[in-house]
Amino acid sequence: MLPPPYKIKVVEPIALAPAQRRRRAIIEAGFNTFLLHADDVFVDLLTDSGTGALSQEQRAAMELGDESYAGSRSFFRLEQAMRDVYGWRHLVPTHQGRGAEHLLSRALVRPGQLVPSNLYFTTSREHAELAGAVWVDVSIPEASDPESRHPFKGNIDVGKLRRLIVDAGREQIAFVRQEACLNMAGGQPFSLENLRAVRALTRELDVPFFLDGTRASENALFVKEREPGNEHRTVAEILREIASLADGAVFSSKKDHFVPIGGFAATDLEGVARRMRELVVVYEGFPHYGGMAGHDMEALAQGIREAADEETVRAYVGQARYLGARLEELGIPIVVPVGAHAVFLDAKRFLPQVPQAQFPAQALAAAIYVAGGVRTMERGIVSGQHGTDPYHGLELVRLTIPRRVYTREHLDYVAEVVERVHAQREDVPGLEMIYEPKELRFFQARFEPLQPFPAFELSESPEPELVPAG
Ligand code: P61
Repeated sequence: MLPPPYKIKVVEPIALAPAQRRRRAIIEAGFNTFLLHADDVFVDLLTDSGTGALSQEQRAAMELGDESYAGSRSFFRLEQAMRDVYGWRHLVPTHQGRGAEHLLSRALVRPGQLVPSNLYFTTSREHAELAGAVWVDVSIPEASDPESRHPFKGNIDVGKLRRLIVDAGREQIAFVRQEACLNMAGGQPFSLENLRAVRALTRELDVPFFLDGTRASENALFVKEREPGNEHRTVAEILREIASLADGAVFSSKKDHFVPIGGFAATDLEGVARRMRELVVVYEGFPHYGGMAGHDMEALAQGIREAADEETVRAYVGQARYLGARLEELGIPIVVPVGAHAVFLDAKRFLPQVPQAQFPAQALAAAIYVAGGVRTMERGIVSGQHGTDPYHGLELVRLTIPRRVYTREHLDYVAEVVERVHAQREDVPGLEMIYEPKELRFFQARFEPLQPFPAFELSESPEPELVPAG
């Protein structure tokens, strides 16, 4: 395999905080990795959101930012890049993905309507529900089985979707949503065959169909690799076909598009675009910037073009695969197959002694931080439980790979830290939640361990050993 198609020109120093400081830091953060200070983190695998490295072309383009309030040149360049790569007619810019989710839900949902989707994403569901919708999972069962090697766990169960729409009546469906490289299942793609079937069904029953295109580039690469008949097509061609099979999409551009901030909704549906433009001025800004600066839109326009470049996409998907393979060799339980942007540890198998009600994935993420300054994210009951509904779903820790940022040496170090925690897994205690925010609780919830937390001393020698001369 070829190394990544870039070399490093600007570096940002990072340092491993001493073990004692890390223990203090996790207590101060209420055992929630979101609440750590970045300076206390060594390798930051919290998220791939806004953490990618900009290219020199993006940085150069930023100099061209037109900061006009209305009619900005930068907006039109952004719109053109989106049309060239994805092909939808209308683009409504927003400050990031959830801004687009808000506009789409407000434009399409009438209270009481349903939004069928493959699993869910936290902010997507939140905005649909705030607009009055009821979220319905129509993913295939394999999506929730971390050990199933199904190549397309992002598929929708088309039979279930049909029954749902027919039983409820099409008037009761706000829109159907399908997420590319389904985050909550482990970054798992859908197949083109499945997407075509969902498109055919939503056309037949006359229901709007929107993608969450946030990680569509990786999805296109998986289609090329795994779906017969696509091996000779380019990622750009497949991406274009994916886009052609939906009425539109929302994007958090902080992932595939390599920008620290930005997002948009795009669509071919005239009425939906008009309604979103009416709303964007209330919540985001004028429709020619929607919460982004002109220079942000320039970086985004260039980033959209880079997101269709196969070697670029292959390099970062390859990093997740590399880390996944290392962890599998070490006997660490992970979600298979390894998905697009991250490796997900299966906390139920990693910490079988911790019942799900004691937040095993939250505890594991805290342990990995204490062991080696590696920051990861809980994706289990804290993120997934809906109100007081019982939750028995996936209990995962996400090791997310920022794009174009870390080297293989960093990933080897991460594997070593996880192995260290695995060796001492029986000592990791469950947690108790002592503060629960009302909305999206995982971001700011606080916890305390039910027993003392282990130290996980790594063979860290702060001072290099002196070798006597001669
Ligand atoms: C992430 F813990 N993702 O993966 P915004 N759709 C999809 C996303 O992955 C996504 C958004 C929409 C984040 C950031 C994040 O519970 C969390 O630009 C498929 O973040 O507004 C974001 O896009 C929303 C982390 C968001 C979370 C919500 O790390």
